[in-house]
Amino acid sequence: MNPLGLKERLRFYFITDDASPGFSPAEQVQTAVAAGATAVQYRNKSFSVPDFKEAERIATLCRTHGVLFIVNDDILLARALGADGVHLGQTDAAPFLARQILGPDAVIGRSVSTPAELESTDLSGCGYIGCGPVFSTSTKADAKPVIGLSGLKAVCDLSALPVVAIGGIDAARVKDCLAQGAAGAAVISSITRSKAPSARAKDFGEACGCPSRKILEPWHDEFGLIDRMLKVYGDATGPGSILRIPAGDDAALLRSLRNPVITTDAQRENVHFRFDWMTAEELGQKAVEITFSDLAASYAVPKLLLVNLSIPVYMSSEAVESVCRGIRIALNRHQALLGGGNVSSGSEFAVDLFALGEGMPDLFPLRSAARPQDRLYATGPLGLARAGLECLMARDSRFPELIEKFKAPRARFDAAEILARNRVSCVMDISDGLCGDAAHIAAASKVSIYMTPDTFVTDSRLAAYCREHRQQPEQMILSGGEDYELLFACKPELFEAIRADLPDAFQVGVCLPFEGKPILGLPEGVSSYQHGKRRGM
Ligand code: TZP
Ligand code: MG
Repeated sequence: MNPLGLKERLRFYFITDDASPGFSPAEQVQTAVAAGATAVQYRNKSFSVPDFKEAERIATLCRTHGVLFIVNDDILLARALGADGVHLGQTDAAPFLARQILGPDAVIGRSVSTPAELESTDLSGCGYIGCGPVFSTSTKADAKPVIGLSGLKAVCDLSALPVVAIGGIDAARVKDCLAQGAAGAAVISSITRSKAPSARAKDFGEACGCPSRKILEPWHDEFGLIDRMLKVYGDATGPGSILRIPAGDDAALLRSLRNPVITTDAQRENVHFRFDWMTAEELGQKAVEITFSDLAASYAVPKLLLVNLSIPVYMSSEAVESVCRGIRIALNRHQALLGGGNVSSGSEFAVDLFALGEGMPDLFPLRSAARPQDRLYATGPLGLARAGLECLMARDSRFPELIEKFKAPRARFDAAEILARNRVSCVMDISDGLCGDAAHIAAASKVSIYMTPDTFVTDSRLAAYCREHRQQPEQMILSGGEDYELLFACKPELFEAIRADLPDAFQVGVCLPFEGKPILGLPEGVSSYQHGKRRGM
């Protein structure tokens, strides 16, 4: 849940002290995290199995607060704790082993104390270096000779990686270390062995320019959460409501609904999103919008939502409540009700949603309703959400509108209403990417679709992004998913009438009267996102 890049996350780098009687590593970490630590290294030179539980508590505390969690020396312990990375000394394992064991996203740090050592050290795949001892220290028995501020500067000047200064650093010395070009300062004893650790940690945080934080309670109350979620809606059982008896018993009792339409979708951490990309509230809203997008594509009015949350131990109550607040905001936007919920614990956050809507009495759009000579159209710009996702992955904040498109899609009920009014009978929402979703229409309708990139409309913000990143806009439009525009097929004459009300709609393809290869006219290398195929994240 941390929007900062690695360099910023190294600023206040706290290392646990395994020889501070009466001040346990877990208490130390809580003190440092409260004082604004941005990274924590679990360093326990005499680690044995009984320490594992405490190490787990530390890992959880860091994750709850978005603090980078690194394990010293031990790659397998880092893996077992689900740490963000490992710190390797000169005599520890080589970085490539850590990369193999911890995976592509792991942060690998390495100790280097002089320019000569920097030149001769294998830093392949490393994200930062720890450099010291800058000042004399009694915390590390086998510490190398003191390098001083000039030694730190020499390494900072030469290093392409961010440098964390270490050794004998207290709050008063932080400024000097940063002035030599260090990204951050590491600290053990000036906090852990002081008489007033909280005050010293606070001084250290202030010297680093890191704001202190409130320690968040990890989430723990299953029943309370569901009750609170349902209570927010009060009594929603009035005469026009779909709920006759609201959730609160084992199930809710509904009033009968004409043409009920039902659908489901999900958002999973590290599959669909990461908490360092978006707030919990944004996630809650997005989860509802993408589920309701299926109702929009079915010409149905959303009525009811069921929500199933899977919540990991590291998630704070505040974050869970924020997801629920986001769900509520989106439900209110569409005047739909919560019909019930369920909560369980899980290793990563996930929300599964089930939505019920009221369809039209005489028209249910189908993927199988495209006819030869129909053309295929999109209701609005495509490729923006994919570009926004790439910005988030690269921590590039220069294209906020693209990022917004990824984080805050809106179900296109407005466009659906116009298509329904014009009796368009072949519609689906574009969630996985234009060419993959168009292939569903081709297969169901027993036609082939010839894509027509020359009729694509490129949004100006996407064009700017593609210019910057030397990418082809057509590729993004064809393969980027999650725009949640609607894809529809109809005769060109009908489209002319529709376009008056939907000025952003544009042609993407033509339906041809034969089956075979469902999508034709694709540039080399274009495909849509498919779950189960690893790409992107
Ligand atoms: N590596 C170089 S110096 C050092 C380590 C682990 C100890 C830093 O501890 P302190 O107490 O902040 O000097
Ligand atoms: Mg080591």
